[in-house]
Amino acid sequence: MDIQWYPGHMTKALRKMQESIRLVDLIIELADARLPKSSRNPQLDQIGQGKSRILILNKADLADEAETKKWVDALQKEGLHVVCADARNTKVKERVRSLMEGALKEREEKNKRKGILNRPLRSMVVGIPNVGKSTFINAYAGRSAAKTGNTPGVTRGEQWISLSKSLELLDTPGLLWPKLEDKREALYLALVGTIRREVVDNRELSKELVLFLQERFAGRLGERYGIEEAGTPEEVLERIAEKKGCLLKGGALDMERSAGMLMEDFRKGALGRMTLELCGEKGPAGSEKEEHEEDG
Ligand SMILES: Nc1nc2c(ncn2[C@@H]2O[C@H](COP(=O)(O)OP(=O)(O)OP(=O)(O)O)[C@@H](O)[C@H]2O)c(=O)[nH]1
Ligand SMILES: [Mg+2]
Repeated sequence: MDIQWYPGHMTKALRKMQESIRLVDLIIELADARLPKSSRNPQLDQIGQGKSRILILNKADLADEAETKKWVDALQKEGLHVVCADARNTKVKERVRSLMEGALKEREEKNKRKGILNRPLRSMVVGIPNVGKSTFINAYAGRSAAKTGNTPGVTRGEQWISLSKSLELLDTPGLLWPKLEDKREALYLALVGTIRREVVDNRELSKELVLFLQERFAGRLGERYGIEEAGTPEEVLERIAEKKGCLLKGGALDMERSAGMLMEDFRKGALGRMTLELCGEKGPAGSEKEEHEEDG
């Protein structure tokens, strides 16, 4: 399926982010623990040059624990400061604090040398839409300072949140990058709910999800819905509709509803914890670039 996913306001948001990065000392990047590779913005290396950085693999409660550990180890080996987290949990603060304090000290030393005293550390929280940036800020602040919601595009503009004398956090709108050649990555991003509903066809997406689950997580559909899971996506969605009693007025199956139910169950982890991108995996042949059709 083709995903048209780069709305105009993202271009503006990217420009704004480039401007704001100049004002901050530290970039806190949130990525999705289920997609540690494709949920990170490759542009950040360039536009965040010279800034301290922390990476949080968020929504770790939805990802496979052993896989997350592998990812954290691999990313740390690359020299990144990285932790995994569930941003809804207030413990996230403890997990990130020591990394923040490290950055804070570094900054204070630098400022002292320059004769700047008592300026708060400014951090900017960035990441793809719906990854949990605002939720993280609220957990860190211990109050509801930023608006959150289970749909991409909740935070529309940037917002400074002052946490203490020594720390200010900037909440930013979620950003997807302008070029995403890899269709598989685009599909993964759509599956986890980072692309707006208006832009992706939910029915089509749910069929892709069935194919993905059959291939990668055989048994999960059967277990969750008590259905025979072999067959075409259409057949599987019909069986879910039957089992769950998704019916239209005349008694016909409500496929829209079963598709929505499947997507929602997947996104909230009701089908079990899953890491979509495995550590060290190259991806199936041909998925790295646009595929060139060979067989008509
Ligand atoms: N399961 C789980 N859900 C989370 C986690 N962090 C955030 N959420 C949920 O994800 C949804 C999106 O959270 P937000 O904090 O609004 O995400 P955001 O990155 O600010 O999104 P935009 O402002 O739209 O870019 C909310 O429903 C949160 O409750 C997490 O670690 N685990
Ligand atoms: Mg937000």
